[in-house]
Amino acid sequence: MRVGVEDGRIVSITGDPDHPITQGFLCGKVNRYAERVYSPNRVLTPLRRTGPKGEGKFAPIGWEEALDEIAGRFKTIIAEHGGAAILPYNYSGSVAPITKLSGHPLFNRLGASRTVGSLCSSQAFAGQAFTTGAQLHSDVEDIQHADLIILWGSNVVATNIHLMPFIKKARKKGARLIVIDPLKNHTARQADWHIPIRPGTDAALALGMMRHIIAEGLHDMAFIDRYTLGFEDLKDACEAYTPERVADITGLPAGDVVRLAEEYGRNRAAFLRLGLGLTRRRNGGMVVRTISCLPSLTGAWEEKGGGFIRNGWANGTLNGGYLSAPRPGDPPGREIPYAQLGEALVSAQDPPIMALYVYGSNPAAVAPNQKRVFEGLLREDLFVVVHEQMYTDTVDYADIVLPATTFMEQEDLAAASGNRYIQISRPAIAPVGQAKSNLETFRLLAARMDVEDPVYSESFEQIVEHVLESEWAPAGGWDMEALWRGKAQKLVPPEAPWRQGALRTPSGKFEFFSQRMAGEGLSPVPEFVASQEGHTDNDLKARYPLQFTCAHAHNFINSSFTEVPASRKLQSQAPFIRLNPLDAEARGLGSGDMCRVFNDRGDCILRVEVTENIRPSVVSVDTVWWPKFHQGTRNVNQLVSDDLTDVGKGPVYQESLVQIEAAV
Ligand SMILES: Nc1nc2c(c(=O)[nH]1)N[C@H]1C(S)=C(S)[C@@H](COP(=O)(O)OP(=O)(O)OC[C@H]3O[C@@H](n4cnc5c(=O)[nH]c(N)nc54)[C@H](O)[C@@H]3O)O[C@H]1N2
Ligand SMILES: Nc1nc2c(c(=O)[nH]1)N[C@H]1C(S)=C(S)[C@@H](COP(=O)(O)OP(=O)(O)OC[C@H]3O[C@@H](n4cnc5c(=O)[nH]c(N)nc54)[C@H](O)[C@@H]3O)O[C@H]1N2
Ligand SMILES: [Mo]
Repeated sequence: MRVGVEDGRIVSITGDPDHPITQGFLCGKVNRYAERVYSPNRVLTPLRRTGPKGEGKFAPIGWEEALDEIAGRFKTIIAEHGGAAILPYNYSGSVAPITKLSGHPLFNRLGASRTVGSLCSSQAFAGQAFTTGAQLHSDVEDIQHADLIILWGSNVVATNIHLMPFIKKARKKGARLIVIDPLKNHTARQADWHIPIRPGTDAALALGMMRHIIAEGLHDMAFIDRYTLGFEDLKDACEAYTPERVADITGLPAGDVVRLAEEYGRNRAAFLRLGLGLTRRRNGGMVVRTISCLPSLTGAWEEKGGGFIRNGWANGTLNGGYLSAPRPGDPPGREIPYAQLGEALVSAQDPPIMALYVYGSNPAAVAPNQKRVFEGLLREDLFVVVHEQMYTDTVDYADIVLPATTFMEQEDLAAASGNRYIQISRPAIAPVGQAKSNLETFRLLAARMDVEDPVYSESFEQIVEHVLESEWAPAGGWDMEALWRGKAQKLVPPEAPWRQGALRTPSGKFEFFSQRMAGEGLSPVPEFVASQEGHTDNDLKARYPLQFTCAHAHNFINSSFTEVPASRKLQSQAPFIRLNPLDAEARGLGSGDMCRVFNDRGDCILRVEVTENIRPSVVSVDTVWWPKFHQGTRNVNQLVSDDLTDVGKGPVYQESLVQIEAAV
């Protein structure tokens, strides 16, 4: 990014024209970042609560006083209950390694509880690892050479706009673009072919494709013999997925299942980009495990322009452990899944959670089972600290609020999600108000808690050098001089590691059969597992006949930017839910009406949008609006269970059955 500054204030924000991925343009959200930085919603000083929890009434206090109080309360809690009574909660507010991970040395030393799993992608990571081993992704810059591009459950026009120039290049040379998504989203509207699959049934489609590919001999036997394990088992596993059966499960015409398999099987350089939405369900790990078998069946990995990518890359390959790994002697710490925050706050025992320290996350908006989250946050005996930029719903429940810098005001490494580039990010302006970065705040707090660690004494440059100790550093090392000048550098993973038998699976090969998966109590071969709250008829479905799905909002990043009026206006002014005309009519609802969406877990109020863009019996919302922008101060996470995914301890945001009625 290039940021223009006059008299210490940001006056312009543009994409860096010299960056190979950014190519001079930014997404619609970040173009408006200055409006966030100078938002009237910004927290400018430390605050202490003066009203009841949840009301958001505060009085300003000084940093010294705030930090002394936090340290004092932590010490009392540790003395009475032990360190595990403290729960730090940090997610994706910043994914820059130093900002994200600088709290770990402190909390590890205190023996605090540790969050595990994710609110996002851990199930996808785990699922893919069974098939390809961890950290195998094709280079997105190669998409331009593809003959066929499949965006599977990924709305890249909204969520990864910088992929589009590469896709456009390929299309100019004749590549077709296929989008598989129950919603005709921004990306699907640009595609050559949109496949409106029933939510939760993607593994069946992939199995049907593989069956047809094998039956027609479109698979690459030479590749399979050399680089894969368990082909015969896969063949058997696919056998039951005839086009007719797949049609029955997925709600797609049988002819389309065959056509899709033909296109994928006959185009060697087929690039598959998998999204995350379709993996946030109880069978999510198996979904990714299954779909990621496709390129190993056709050998697409070997073709320039062919291959596979999920989401994240560079930011997952650095030495973040330098900050986050427990040091020898640190107490073990109890594990709490991210997705079960509410349950942990309400019912964890031995010890109960007595302090919650939130930074870089807005759990009151984004965490599943929101009723439980609110119940936990309302506990009178729970000490809550929130380090935030904005007056979020989570802030409303804090005892102490600390003002946080934005990335415009702090230094870090910027390591990309979705591509291989890494660079230094420098502050463009001084901290707004009394804001402090996570690193600085943790240094001050660690000193008060008598915790010493290199991370709290080394210079920024020293920490960066440790974090850059990636096994995929360029040959001969990083060009540090260029890096410090701000130039992006590209990670260099081994080329085609399967050729050396060096994939990170137990066999070093692509595994169609996974003993490790059997070890987790799952089928060792790909299979379709019907969702508990899915398309099949059962007692629950009789009461709640609609499959609820979410798509990340075009104009927000998770719940960030909801506070920017221009972003809200572009998004739709008020949160809405898409209903197919058949479902709307059956309920006497029309566009613009207010409706109540509910199930046994909770309810929320949304505006109706009637549209053919969503399949019948499926509803879709754009996420994540802050609860306080909803009538009734609660959002769609009221509807979402805190069950965990089959592997990886991920969330199940996409798997809820609901009913809808007119709001009164
Ligand atoms: N504009 C914008 N960009 C973002 C974000 C944002 O909030 N806004 N968030 C960032 C983050 S943290 C993430 S994790 C990524 C996520 O990026 P994506 O994975 O692209 O986004 P999602 O919105 O999670 O899911 C995308 C699509 O999955 C579809 N979907 C839901 N269920 C199913 C299913 O069962 N099968 C299929 N085939 N499709 C299904 C939804 O309709 C939706 O269109 O985006 C990042 N980029
Ligand atoms: N229903 C539903 N819920 C979802 C999703 C969905 O699709 N549907 N998506 C899920 C996904 S993929 C994700 S990744 C999660 C994201 O959930 P979160 O990680 O909680 O993301 P945000 O809601 O953007 O909240 C991040 C907060 O961090 C603050 N912040 C930013 N930078 C810093 C910093 O440097 N320091 C501090 N202290 N604070 C900072 C921002 O102001 C913001 O309020 O939400 C999940 N929740
Ligand atoms: Mo995410």
